[in-house]
Order: sequence, then structure tokens, then C-alpha cells
Amino acid sequence: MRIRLIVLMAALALLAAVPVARAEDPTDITSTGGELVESDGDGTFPPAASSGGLVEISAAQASIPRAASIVELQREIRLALRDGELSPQVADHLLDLVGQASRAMASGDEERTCAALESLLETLQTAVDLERLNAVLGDAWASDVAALQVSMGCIPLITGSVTDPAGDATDWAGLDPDPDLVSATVSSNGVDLILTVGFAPGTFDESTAMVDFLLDTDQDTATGHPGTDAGCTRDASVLGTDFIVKVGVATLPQTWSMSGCNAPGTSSFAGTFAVVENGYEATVPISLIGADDGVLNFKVISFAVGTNVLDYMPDTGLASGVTAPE
Ligand SMILES: [Ca+2]
Ligand SMILES: [Ca+2]
Ligand SMILES: [Ca+2]
Repeated sequence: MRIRLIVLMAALALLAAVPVARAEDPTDITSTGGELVESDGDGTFPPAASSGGLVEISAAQASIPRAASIVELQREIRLALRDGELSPQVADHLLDLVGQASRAMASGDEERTCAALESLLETLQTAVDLERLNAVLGDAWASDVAALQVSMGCIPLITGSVTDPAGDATDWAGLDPDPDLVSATVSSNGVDLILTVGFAPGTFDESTAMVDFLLDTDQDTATGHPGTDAGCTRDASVLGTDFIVKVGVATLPQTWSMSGCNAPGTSSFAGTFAVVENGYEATVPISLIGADDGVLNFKVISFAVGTNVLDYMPDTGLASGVTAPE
């Protein structure tokens, strides 16, 4: 939990530092046919956040306690009670639900385990008393329980992957190496969207490489931003990008809603970010992509601050990636 709090505080610091209102002004957008850009010329759209306050966490840290044992959750609830973050009534209720789940898991009764986890998750997501705590935790406990539901086989992971050849990234003058996309996966456990991207070995510089996950959540090319770049024509018949999740060192995961050609709506920095071998791993709450069912079409583009799009995955003209229950 300490890690999450640090990340959250960093995100809040970023929010305070970034002129979000300016970024959301649609008149500030121009189309170059390359990377979606801002007319004030910083070369990226939506604009990258300041790198100040960035917290990098390792892959190992990022996975704790995403698939946490129920015991860890129990411990966190007790700590929250001790620290006065939870009232005794709410803490008791949660500990009771956690105890039920724990006993069901120990008994090996799959049906009872899944029912207990479901009611625990529902309480974490809906109890009014937890609203304040969730605001602090970023619904991290709900994320943990959702991960448990997947690992216990209660719900399927909804997932899809895409690949792209190595060696096809645009050689951009003044940038070396050029981030060459080779793989990406988008998954949903019903609470979080989990995004991973991999670059060809030797082409990944975590200080410059950025990606946009272009998500067509309603799988309708007629809604959202048409296609995969600011020209609004490339792959417009393949992808209607309803949400963009930007991932890279210059930004924590930053999720934008898109209502049309170069027309951003709301944005949020919520989520987690980690540098892994030859790539990134990030999570964003499903609530930021319209509480989508997780079944979606997607493509991924790479770039650096100030460049056009350097690689498209899958290549232009190819079908988009699609997620489905595992
Ligand atoms: Ca590539
Ligand atoms: Ca769409
Ligand atoms: Ca969907």
C-alpha cells in the first residue's frame, strides 16, 4: 500500500503541476498527419505531462499485491483501521467478508470462494463509507480482489495480443534508438485494464520511448477519433479510437477520452506504471474507459516527444488487435 500511496501522491503532484485546462482545449489541436499534435508545438497530443514527480516502480513491485493473497488484504485492512483510515464498523465488516473468502479458499470450495470474492468486491466498490478510502487507495483493494478472482478461475481474463516485425520503425533524425514496437497485450479483469508493450531489443530507451494504446472500446469505427494518427484517415476504416492510454517515462498512464477527429474530452492520470525488460507495463481503472466490458479493438503506436509516429502495430491496413475472454 505504501507504494501505491507514493504513486498516488506523485500523480496528485503531477496533476497540480500540469495545465490540464489548456490541454483540454480542443482549439489547441492541429493535425499533421503524423503523431497527434498540439498547435503550441510541443509535438505531442495529448500533451505529455512534465516528468517531474515521476515515480518508477519495478515490475516486481507493480505486481504486489495485484495478485495478493487474501492474508495481505487482511493485513492492509487492519493497518487502515489502526491508522484511523477506516471506522471500526467498516473494518469489521470488511474483515468478516475477507474471513469468509479466506475460509472458502482454505476449504477448496471453488463455488463458495468465488461467491465470497464477489461479495467482497461488491462491498469494496459500492460501500459509501469506503468512498473516502477508495479516493486515497485508488480502488487498489478492488484491483487486488479482481486479480484474485482471475487467478482463482472465478472470472476469465479478457485479453488480446498484437505483434509487429522488428526493424520497421521510422529512423527519426536526432533520436537514437527509434522505439521499434514488437508486441503488446491488453487485458481486463473487470476492475483494471492491464497494458503491456514490448520493443525490439536495442531499440528501447526508457528515457524517450512513448506509446499510445488506441482503444476502440465500442468496436465501432464510426465513433471516437478516426484511425491511428492525427490525419484522421490512416486506418480510419479499421479503428474508431474512443480512448487513448499514453504510457511512457514522460507520463504516468494518462487516459484520454476521444469524441471525434483530434477531439479530446476528459483525461486522468490514475493507474500504475512500470518499466519492465524491453518495455512497459501499466494499469488503468476500467472506469476511465467508460466502464467498458473489456472487449475492445486496439492498435499501438510509438513515438518520442517531438517526433511523428515512428511505428504502428499492427501495421497500417492490418486488422486491429481484439480482446476476448481467455
Ligand atoms: Ca516494429
Ligand atoms: Ca469506436
Ligand atoms: Ca467493449
